[in-house]
This record gives sequence, structure tokens and C-alpha cells, in this order.
Amino acid sequence: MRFAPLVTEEITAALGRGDPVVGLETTLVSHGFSGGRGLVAAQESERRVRAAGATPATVGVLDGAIRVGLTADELARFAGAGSDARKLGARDIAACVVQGALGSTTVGGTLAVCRAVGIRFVGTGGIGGVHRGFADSLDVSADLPELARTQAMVVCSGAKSILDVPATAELLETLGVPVLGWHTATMPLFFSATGGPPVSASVSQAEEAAAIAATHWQLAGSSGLLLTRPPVDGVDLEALLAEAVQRVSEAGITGQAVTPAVLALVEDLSGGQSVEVNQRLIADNAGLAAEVAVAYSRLPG
Ligand code: PSU
Ligand code: MN
Repeated sequence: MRFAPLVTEEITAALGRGDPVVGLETTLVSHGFSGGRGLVAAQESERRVRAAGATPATVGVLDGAIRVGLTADELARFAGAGSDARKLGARDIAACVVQGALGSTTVGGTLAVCRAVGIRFVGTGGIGGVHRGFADSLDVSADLPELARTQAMVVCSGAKSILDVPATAELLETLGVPVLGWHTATMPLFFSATGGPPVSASVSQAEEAAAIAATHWQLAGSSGLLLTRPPVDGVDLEALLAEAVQRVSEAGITGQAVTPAVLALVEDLSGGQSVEVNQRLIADNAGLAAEVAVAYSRLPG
């Protein structure tokens, strides 16, 4: 079919054999960091996925096609475009393809593509969620409903702490999405490891997480799970985050532009400290997603 996702031969072969494949998003590459520094996180994520024995499948829209698996040069185009790239939730993908624009998929957009091609594990930094002040703006990330309807496990460091994390945790429960904590009983707060709401279950082994995913999919075949991993060397940026959210709101920035604007301001206000933590946790999460994908592929049938 003309508009079907273009999947690389390597990934097609791996999926055909039932070998582990890990989906990776591109919004963090283009919009998540300033100065093209998202490329480091993306390359390191791919390296970590391979090191754990899985195949990385980075997703984006390029030259009129949904692409699953990108070359190093193609990945660099997303980093180079920065916020000139379109930010693609699931609803934005089709228009971007047809109009031939460069588009980076969010977690939600990436999940929609993974659903179409049969990728069950995704690694990222932090998912989108319920924004602070949601009662006035009704700004709730489309990552959440996509997670609720996709048979995939997303490994992340919780929801970005620029959000209302307790409200996000409540909505995840409402949507029936299990929130597993990797060696933790509370949901990590992205930049910091502690202080979040309780997870629905704590897990300590990749095999355990894989078996929970398989069991969950027996009951709810088309629903997703979160595996949340606290950042190593996290930092408490709460005061900065609150200030950044406030300033972005005062500047009248709304909708899809909020997250990139807040992240850029946090980068500034933290003197780059947030960048290091962010880059590291993204790669660590990709590595863990690969470990669980490998364990899943070895579960006894
Ligand atoms: N976390 C980051 N950097 C990012 C994002 C999350 O540290 O760039 C991106 C992810 O792609 C996520 C998206 O899916 O932000 C959510 O955006 P929104 O809140 O507009 O739905
Ligand atoms: Mn939004």
C-alpha cells in the first residue's frame, strides 16, 4: 500500500522472526533539547538497544513516508530541524506524510506506528500527561489515550515533572494502564527519582516485567503498560520547573508548544544540568526496554 510505513529490512526480518525490537521516538530528538543535542540521546539509545541484543526502530516522517528505522544521516536531519520539524501526535501523522513535511513522532505518535507494524516495546524519556492547570486548559497529552489502546510497553522515567504527575497517575489508572516501578514503589518524577505517587506494582527483573506484559495482554490485548525507571543521579528541579511552567503560561504559549518551551527554559535555568540527566535517562530507558523485549522474546510459549 502506498502510504504504509516503510520499515527497514533489518527490522522487518527481526519482527518476522519474533526477535526483540524497540521503538524509539523522534520528538525528543528535535524538540526535546536545544542545539541539536537530542542527537546524542538518540544515538546513544540506539547503541544501548543493540548492546542489549535488540534492534532499534526509530520512528519519524521523512520525505512523504512514515519511516521505521533511520540511518545516522536521517536521524541527524531530525536533530538539525529542531522545532522546525512538525511535532506529530497520532492525529498529525497522515497530514505530514501527504504534505511531504519532516515530522517527529511523540510517544503517542510512535505508539500508533508501532501498533501498525507490531512493535511491542518502546523506550523514551518521559511520557506526556495531564498538564498543570488542566482544569482551565484541558491540556492532556494524547500520549495517554494512545498508551491505553496500544499493545506495547513503554519504558520511561515517569511523566515529565513539568506536568501534574498525581493527576497523570490517576488518569493512567482510569485508562487501565498498569504502571510498573523498576526497583521502586513510587513513580519517578523524571528529573528526580523520588516523591512521586505510588506505582501499581514494583518489579525487579526484566523477566518479571516481560511476564506481566504477556499476562496483561492475555486479558487486555490492545492495552499498553508503563515501566517506570528512576533516573540515576537525579536532581530536584521542582522550583525551576514551577517557574518555567509559570513563565511559559504568562508568555501565552499553549498547546503542543508548551512542552518544548518549558524544557528549553528548564535547560537555561538549570545551567544545562537538566540536559545531562535527560540524555542519560533516555539512553538508560532504551537499554531497559531492550532487556525486557529480549526477556519477552524468550518467554516459554
Ligand atoms: N520528554 C522529554 N522531552 C520531550 C518529550 C518528553 O524530556 O521532547 C516529548 C515526548 O515526545 C512526548 C511529548 O510524547 O513530549 C509530549 O508532548 P505533549 O505534552 O505536547 O503531548
Ligand atoms: Mn498538549
